[in-house]
Amino acid sequence: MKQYLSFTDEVREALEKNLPIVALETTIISHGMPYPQNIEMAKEVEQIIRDNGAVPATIGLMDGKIKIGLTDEELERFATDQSVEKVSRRDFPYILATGKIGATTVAATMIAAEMAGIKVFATGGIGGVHREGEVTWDVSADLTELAQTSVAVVCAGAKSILDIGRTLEYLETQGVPVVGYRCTKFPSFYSRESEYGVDFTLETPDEVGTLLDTKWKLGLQGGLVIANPVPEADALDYGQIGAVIEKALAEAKEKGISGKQVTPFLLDKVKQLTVGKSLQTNIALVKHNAQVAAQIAAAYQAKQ
Ligand code: PSU
Ligand code: MN
Repeated sequence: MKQYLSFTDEVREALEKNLPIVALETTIISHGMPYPQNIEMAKEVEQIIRDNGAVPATIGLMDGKIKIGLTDEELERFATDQSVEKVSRRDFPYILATGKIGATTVAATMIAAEMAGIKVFATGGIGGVHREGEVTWDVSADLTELAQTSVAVVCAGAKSILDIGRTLEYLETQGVPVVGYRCTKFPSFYSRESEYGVDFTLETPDEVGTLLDTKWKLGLQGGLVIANPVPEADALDYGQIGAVIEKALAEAKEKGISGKQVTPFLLDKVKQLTVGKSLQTNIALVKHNAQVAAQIAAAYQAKQ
C-alpha cells in the first residue's frame, strides 16, 4: 500500500517527528465551493492549523498517487480543474489505476489518512442518510467509513439537506460516537442546533484526545464524529435555512439529480438561494473546525 502514498516534505517530517497532524479533504475545494473562495479557504485553513500547533495534510489523488499534503500548484489544480472527479471509497482504486485526478470526500480522506497514520481530520459537514433515503437508498459512504476507519472527523454536524435523525440512528447502529464539542444539540452545519441531541458532550481538546486514545487503545476500530457548531456570529437561522433547503430539494427531485451529483447540486442551490450567505457560513465553520481539530490533534499526540 505504501507504494501509492506520496508525502510533501512538511508532512513527512511531521510524521517522522510524531508531530500532531490534521488531514483535510479536497472535495470541499473542488465540488463544495466556487473559485476563488475555495482556494482562499484551502490556504487559510492550512495556516490556521499551523497557527494552532499542528501540521496540515490536504489529501487528494493524482498521477496514480495518494498525495498526503499538496503543494500550492496542486491545490490550485484541485480548485480550478473541471476534470477533477469526486472520489469516495468506491471510486478510489479506479482513479488511482487510471492516473486521473480525484478529490477525496470524507470517506476517501479517512481511508488515505488512516493509511498515512493520521488520526484527526477537519472538514465542513459529513454526508449522511438523505431525506427519503428509505425510497432512494441514498446513504453516504461517509457513514460506512466512519464505522470502520479509525479517524476522528471534526465537523459542524450534518446539513439538513439530509435526514439528520436517520443519520444519527445509522451512526449509533455502526458504533460511531457522536461527540458534541461544547454543545448538547447536534449542529446542522449552517446553524448551531437541530432537533437532535449528541451522544456525549466534551469541553476541552484534552477530553476529546483522551476519548480517542481510549477508544483505539481498547481496539474499538472506527471513527468518531466530533461535532463543533459554527461560531455564533456566522450562524444562519435554522428556520430560514430550512425553507431554502426545501426549495433546493424540490428542484433536485424535479431535475432527477441522483447518485454522487446530489450533494454538490444541493450545496450550489443553497448558495444561490441565500445569495452567497451560506458560502460565508461554510467558510467560517471550516476554519473553526480546523482550529479545534489542530488542538485535538495536539492533545491526542501528547498521549502517544
Ligand atoms: N457537505 C458539505 N460540503 C461538502 C460535502 C459535504 O457541506 O463539500 C462533501 C464531502 O466531501 C462529503 C461528501 O464527504 O460531500 C458527501 O457526498 P455524498 O453525499 O455523495 O456521499
Ligand atoms: Mn449519495
